[in-house]
Formats: sequence, C-alpha cells, structure tokens
Amino acid sequence: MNPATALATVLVDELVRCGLTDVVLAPGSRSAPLALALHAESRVRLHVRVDERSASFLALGLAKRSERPVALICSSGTAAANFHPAVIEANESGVPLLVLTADRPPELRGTGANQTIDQVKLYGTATRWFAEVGVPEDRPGMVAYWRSLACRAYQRASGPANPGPVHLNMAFREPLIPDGDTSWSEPLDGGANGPWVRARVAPPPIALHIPPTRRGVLVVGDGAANVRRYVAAAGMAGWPVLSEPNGGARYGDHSISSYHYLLGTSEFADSHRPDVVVTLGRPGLSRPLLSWLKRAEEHIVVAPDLDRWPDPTRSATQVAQAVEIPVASGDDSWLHAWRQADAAVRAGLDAVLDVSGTTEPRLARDLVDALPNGALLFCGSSMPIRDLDQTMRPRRGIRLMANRGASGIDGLVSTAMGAALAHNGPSYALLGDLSFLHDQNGLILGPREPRPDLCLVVVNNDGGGIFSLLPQATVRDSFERVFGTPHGVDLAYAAAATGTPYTLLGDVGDLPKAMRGEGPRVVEVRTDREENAAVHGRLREAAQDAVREFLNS
Ligand SMILES: Cc1ncc(C[n+]2csc(CCOP(=O)(O)OP(=O)(O)O)c2C)c(N)n1
Ligand SMILES: [Mg+2]
Repeated sequence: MNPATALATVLVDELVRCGLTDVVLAPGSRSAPLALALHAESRVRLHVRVDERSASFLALGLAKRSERPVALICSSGTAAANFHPAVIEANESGVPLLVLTADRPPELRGTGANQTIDQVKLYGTATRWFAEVGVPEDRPGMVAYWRSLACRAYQRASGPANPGPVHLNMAFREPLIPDGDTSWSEPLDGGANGPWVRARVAPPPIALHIPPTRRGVLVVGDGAANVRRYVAAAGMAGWPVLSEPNGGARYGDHSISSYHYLLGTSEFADSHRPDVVVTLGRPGLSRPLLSWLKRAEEHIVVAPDLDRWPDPTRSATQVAQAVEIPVASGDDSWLHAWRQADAAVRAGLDAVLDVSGTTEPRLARDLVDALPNGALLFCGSSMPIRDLDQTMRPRRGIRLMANRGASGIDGLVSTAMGAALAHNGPSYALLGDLSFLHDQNGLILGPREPRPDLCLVVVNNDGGGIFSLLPQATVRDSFERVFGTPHGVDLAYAAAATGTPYTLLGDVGDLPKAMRGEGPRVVEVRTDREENAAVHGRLREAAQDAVREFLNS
C-alpha cells in the first residue's frame, strides 16, 4: 500500500472510532487519499461542496447543531485559506471542527511548485491546536502515531469544556491513489473496539454558592450551556430571565422578552438595579442590556472554561464554572415588577407590530409564532437577529441558533444548511439579502448530496438595513452608496440558478403558507429600509410610553 493511502485510511478509521459521523469535502487532487478513504467509509455521512468557504460553513453548521466534531477537508493552496472565516467563527463560538488540509511534501514547499503556499499554522491563533502531520512513511510505529494523533485531534476539538477548531496539515507525496497492494510493515488495524486512546471526561465542577437574594437577574446570551437547569433555578429563586433568542432561555413565566426596551428606558433601568446578575454565555445584541450590565453591583459570569470567560462589558466581579442559585425567602415583588412592566411593554410593542404591515420586526415575531414544534430557526446577523431579540415572544419547543462568534454576514446560507442537516425536524432560516447573496454558493447541492429540509426566509431590503439605524444614517450624501449598498439583484433568478424552489411573500399574513414545503427552498420578503427604521422608532416610543405609564400607575 502506498503511504498516502495508508495514512488516509487509518486516520479516517480512527476518527470514526472516536465518534465522527459527518465529513465535508471540497474537491482537489492533493486531498485524493482522504477523499477516496471517505468515499469508501460507510460509517460517515459525506457532504461534498465545490466552494471551500461554503463547505467550511456547512461543517460549522453541522458541528454547531450536533455539538460534535465534524471533519472538513480540502486540497492545498488557497482552498485552505477559504476555510479561514469559518475557522474564526468556530474559534470564537466554540464549535468543534477538525480541519484537515492536504499539502505538498516539504521538498515542494517554497519552490514555486504549483498550488503550494505556506499552510503551517495558516489559521494563526484561531485554532485550539495545530499539527503538521508529516509525510507518511512505511515503517513500524506509524500506525500508533496516526491513531493517537487522530484521538488527540478529536478530543482537543470536542472539548469538553472548551470545544473549537483543530487543524491538521497533511503532506501527501505521490502516488495519491490506491495501487491495489495491501502490504504494510505492521498491522494497520485499530484496537479491538473503540478508539486507540480513550479520553476520560472530568467530573462536573463544584458550583459557586452565592448568598440568597430575591433581587437577582439571570441573563442568557449566545453559547450558554446547561440553560434549562439555570432557568429552573432562577424560577425557584424568583429571578427574571433575560435571554437572547439564541441563548435558548426565552421560554416560561420568568422570561422578560421586552428587556431591550425596558432597559432602554432609563426610569426603569435606574429603578430596577439588581443585587446580583448571573450571565450564561455571551450577551451581545442589545446595547441597553450591555449598558445596564456595566452598572451591575455584582456580576457573576458562568463559563465552563475559565481560560475564556466572556465579559464584553468588563463588568465581571466573579467567574465560575458553575453557580448554585439559591432559593431565597421574601416576597415576590421584584419578579412581579419585572413581569408587570414586561407585560405592559409587550402589549405596546405588539400593538405597533400588528398594524405595521409587512415589516422586518413584524416578520421576525410572526415567523417564530409560525414555527412548528421541534423546529430549528437559524438566524442571520445584522437586523434579523436583532429584530428577533426585540420582538420574539417567549415560547417552547423550538431551537434557535446564530453565528455570534464573529457575527459575520458570510457563510450563513451554508451554516443554516449544515445545522438543518444535523437537526432532527424541520428547519428555517431568517437572513438579510446581503447575507443571502454573500453565500449564494451555499445553494449549490450536487445530485447525490444529503438534502436538508430548510426554508430560507430572505428579507430583501435591497442592501444593509442595519445602517439606517446607526449614526451613519445621518450622512445623507454618501449613505446609499457606501452603507446602504443597494444591489438590485432579483433573488428569484438567484434561486432559479440552482433550481431552488422560490416564493415571493406579498403579505406577512401569508407567511405560514409560504413556509410550507420540503427540502431547500427560498421565501423572499421585500421590505423598505427607511420604513423599517421608522417602525423601530415607533416601537421605542410605544415601549417608553408603556414603561412610564406602568411606573406611574
Ligand atoms: C463578512 C462580513 N462583512 C461585512 C460585515 C459588516 N456588516 C454588518 S451588517 C451588514 C449588512 C447586512 O445586510 P443584510 O444581510 O441585507 O441585513 P440587513 O442589515 O439588511 O438586516 C454588513 C455589511 C459583516 N458583519 N461581516
Ligand atoms: Mg438587507
């Protein structure tokens, strides 16, 4: 057997023994040994994509939803560089990716040889671990090296407290395809069963006990872990829960879904200062929430990995791997005040939305209401995730995800596709038009590829709507060209290019009907950026009126 084939076969076998189930491959020649080993491996689901950037975000979506490492494979050269944005997102949001880049052997590097670039530590500080695997050779000891290397890579990617991307750069010398010979200097087999090296997971950490108080708040942001347990504890303690949609805690009686508007009204924020705030994950969507967090007396950050605790407001006073929220005695006036205020603001917001026509905040609210139980909603960056944060009513039975590690508008069609392929149930995505256009290649799906059940709802405001809500909006002359960036693309043609079923939604009331169907499909909703900015203004006013009325009652 030639060494390239031996390494690829052994590595794939060992990764499968570790638990690998999905692999995304972009085509190329140098990666042929891996491609062929994978194609022959019936225990993994293989996904092939032609664009490496889309391929890498597909892997990100698969790994993010399944919470298990997904392998990602490409050829040498710029192919590997196209993985970089997804690797960055995986690093920032703690998603386990196994990046296997094929490379030329050392004698071809730095010589001007075709498709050869410096791939050593290509992703810089954006990986949890990098290894230059070394050119495979037929000599005793290689099998132990390759198998233990695969176990280390899989274990390092999966965490458990600190999952993230791992990069193995794999130099293959020709020949790159099997030669029919099966002889090798030692047995290539793995252990009798299971992986070569068994990694033992550490016991759960001992929780930090905090003094009982009724005046606490639980804040849940992106990437939060053990959410149900903390929500239950907050419920027992009588604490309100402020959860971003993607935090996964916007459900139940204690959920304060209008927190963005409540905390954006100074009279409420000033008069509802908690004794303690506990944050799970990384909150980062609502400016009023972040300002309020900055002023917290005691801010406890729960972070499974103490090397990387999130604290964008630099307000943390304690960091712990786990926290015990104790039940406190006393009346429930604190929680009651939050809930009453929330109900008042909620009614004000809903009244504005109900008569706002087909606008983006209305669409976000109604989309969540229209999701069937068991659905996944992947939400795009920019206004979709913010509209959801500001309008979503609490509900159970759905799962919400977003790429909030680096908050890019890149790779979102593919991330949604990947998440949908790992989700057991119907999937939906809410994306802006620029985000959709940025990753049109995410719609390219070969005839033999696994097909996700995914409805992509694209909000087309012909450009970047978020900028109309930022100070840039006041620079009238230059705004449209350098911020608004209208493109005039007809999304029906973009969908038609890949044969993706397409529907144009006229009235937001027809949304549930438009969402029906199966397989990958696109629903376009046309909106107006200025009108949206105006609705956001009306929502703010209605919320402030409601808060003031509540405080004066
Ligand atoms: C890769 C990348 N490029 C640029 C940006 C900056 N950016 C943030 S939001 C945005 C506009 C997004 O437009 P769209 O997806 O249509 O959403 P909308 O703002 O209209 O809601 C841009 C360009 C980014 N976050 N990521
Ligand atoms: Mg847009």
